[in-house]
Amino acid sequence: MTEIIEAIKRSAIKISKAIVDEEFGYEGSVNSSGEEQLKLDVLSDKIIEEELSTASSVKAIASEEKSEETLIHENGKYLVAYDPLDGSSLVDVNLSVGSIFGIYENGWSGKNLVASAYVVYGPRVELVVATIKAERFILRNGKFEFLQELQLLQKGKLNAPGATQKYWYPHHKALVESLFAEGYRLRYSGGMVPDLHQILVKGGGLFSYPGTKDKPRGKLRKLFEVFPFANIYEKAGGRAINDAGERLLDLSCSELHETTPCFFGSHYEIKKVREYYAKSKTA
Ligand code: AHM
Ligand code: MG
Repeated sequence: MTEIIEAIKRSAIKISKAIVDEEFGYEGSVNSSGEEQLKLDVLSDKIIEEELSTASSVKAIASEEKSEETLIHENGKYLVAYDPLDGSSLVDVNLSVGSIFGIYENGWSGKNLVASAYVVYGPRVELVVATIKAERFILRNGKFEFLQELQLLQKGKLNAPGATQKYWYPHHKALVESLFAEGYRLRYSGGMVPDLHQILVKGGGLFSYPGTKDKPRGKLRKLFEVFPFANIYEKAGGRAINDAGERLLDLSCSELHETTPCFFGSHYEIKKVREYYAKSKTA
């Protein structure tokens, strides 16, 4: 595991430099979700693949930018799924972006996730790793220094509601409005890494990416985005569920790029999600 975390740290340093120095533009190709790939998406993917390939414990990797998994070391123990540059379309407006990593053993599913990590490329570069605890590191003078253990409060103050409002179901709209009516403040950049990081660092709140009338299974991918963050939120004392109230880490995954509606937060907000979504079934 240590060699994987070290490979992630080296990738993070290289990607943070690439974001600053490299040309910003489209590659002229689409990824497996049909989204146009930026040159930076492709470059970040290549950097991570190269770094993870040096770790003998890595059996196979799967990238959000590629349709199939790649075998690395036949005798390796771990499978690593990653989103090389999440929120990459925000680079042109100079907002924060990130890389997300899920480390699995014995197959691609929530139950098989053993550790996860993400990197935030903002005014500073930060790394959060969740094995037993969720720990935050900051890049200073080329090294990641430990900053703090992340721990969510029982109730937060921030609300980050994703997806196109026009397509929200009425019960989801009612949930979001009820939090604002309680005094929650809107914090949504359109990058799940900085949005979820902000809630974690500020102590709590709700990040939601629901199923909608146009995308009933949501947008965010289980292996590359949802399971890694579910683990980090749980290790920080929070909760992570789907629209049926199931724990995200209990979900299976039948295709590499499968998506799911998802809710991440502290106890209080997740209890509210359960209430509003249960009401929709009885309505
Ligand atoms: P990406 O992997 O193509 O960058 O898409 C994922 C991003 C997340 O970071 C973010 O939460 C979401 O897309 C935002 O989507 P929307 O603009 O529909 O709210
Ligand atoms: Mg992504």
